[in-house]
Amino acid sequence: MKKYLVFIIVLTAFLTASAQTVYLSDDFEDGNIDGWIESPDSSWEASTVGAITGSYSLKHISADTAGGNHLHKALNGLDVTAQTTRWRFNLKNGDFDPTNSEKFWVYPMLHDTTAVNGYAVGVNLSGGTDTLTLWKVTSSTPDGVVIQTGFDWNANTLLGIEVTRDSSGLWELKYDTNGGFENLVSAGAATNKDYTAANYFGMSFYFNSHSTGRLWLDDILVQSGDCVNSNINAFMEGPFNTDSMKTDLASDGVLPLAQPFSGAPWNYAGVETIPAIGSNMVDWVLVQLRTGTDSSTTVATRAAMMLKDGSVTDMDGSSPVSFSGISPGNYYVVLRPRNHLAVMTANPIALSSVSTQYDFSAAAAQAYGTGAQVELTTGIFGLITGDANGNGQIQTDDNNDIWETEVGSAGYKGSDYNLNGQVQTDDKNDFWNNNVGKGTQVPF
Ligand SMILES: [Ca+2]
Ligand SMILES: [Ca+2]
Ligand SMILES: [Ca+2]
Ligand SMILES: [Ca+2]
Repeated sequence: MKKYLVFIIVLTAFLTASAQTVYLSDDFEDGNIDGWIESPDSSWEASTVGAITGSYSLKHISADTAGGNHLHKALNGLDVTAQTTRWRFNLKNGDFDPTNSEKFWVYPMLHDTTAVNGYAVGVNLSGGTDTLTLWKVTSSTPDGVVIQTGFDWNANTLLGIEVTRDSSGLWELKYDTNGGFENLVSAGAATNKDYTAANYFGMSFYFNSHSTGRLWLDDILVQSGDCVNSNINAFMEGPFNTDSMKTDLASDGVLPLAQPFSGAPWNYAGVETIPAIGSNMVDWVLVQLRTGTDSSTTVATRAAMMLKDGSVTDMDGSSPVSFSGISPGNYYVVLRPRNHLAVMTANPIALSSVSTQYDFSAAAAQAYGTGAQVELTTGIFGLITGDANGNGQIQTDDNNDIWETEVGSAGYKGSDYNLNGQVQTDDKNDFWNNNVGKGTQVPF
């Protein structure tokens, strides 16, 4: 069953990210390390012993009681200056806390494997702090820290690690302390473009008699394709309360697991789904990127989650919303909720794989047009509620055709303007009445 799930997830990833090219993918489930070059031979194998995921992982198996073992595999044709490159892998050590002499790292990209120039991510390539770090490597020696995390690697640690490099040389390092990549946390970003040759992916392990044989690597994926994130914060008028938003739709269990914008007027065909509704989720929202102000300039659309604190996140409930196949650059970002009026950034904003946060709530003028937001409390602005049918206009038909038929009912309803899970008199009197006649400032 798990294999089918993995297959479906991988298939979905390919369908939604057709601009992605895979340069290396190995979960070792074929039970071999064909194509990997070992140094020396017989120091690694695809092993069922202690496998991280599935039946097999790459495992250190040297009979030596001290030394350094390495392996690498070619990345044919990867040009890291052309697009964003993403490396992912699970890395696990056994019952030893790393030291100056028991240490390991993965090379996301190397120029060559004799005089090693490139980058390495792991622990104690330099020093003995055990902290997960991304280094630049010149002639096999550490040549500066690119990104240092606060993560202290201990005995029996499994980490899911993701490294990205955009075409301009901006690196970001993320890790998931449960293994896998569902809860990656960013440790920061930094630019280093000293090396651009990415001929090999590899790994090194220095060990003694206790640590030998106690290192595993699995689920390696190296792919490239442009990707940007939108890092947006906004509030909605209906559920706003003091300084955050209410989460009644989540606690009432009425939020759907699949994005709700497939029908008119949104007609969005995306396949975004989440396994469970987080307690801090307020509602779904559509996020659009445009190169101009006009609707016809829309280059990407994603369904996302709006959280209690106003952050608009991807399906993991914490990361900024990721857009595959989109080049870094300046874009207008549109937020389009179900029954609040859509807003667009007042100007194009710079998007990359590590975008700066844009906060609509900080000022009325953060949103394109005039009167696009309402002041919720002194100095905090939000999206205007009352558009039951989501057509961008708060009109009599929202009341007559929708509120009047839904009033008294509970659930996920268009005329539940305050998102409390109930369509009641206050939805009409306290919200629709105040806003009728207003329309979105976003051109559709
Ligand atoms: Ca595996
Ligand atoms: Ca440690
Ligand atoms: Ca309407
Ligand atoms: Ca309500």
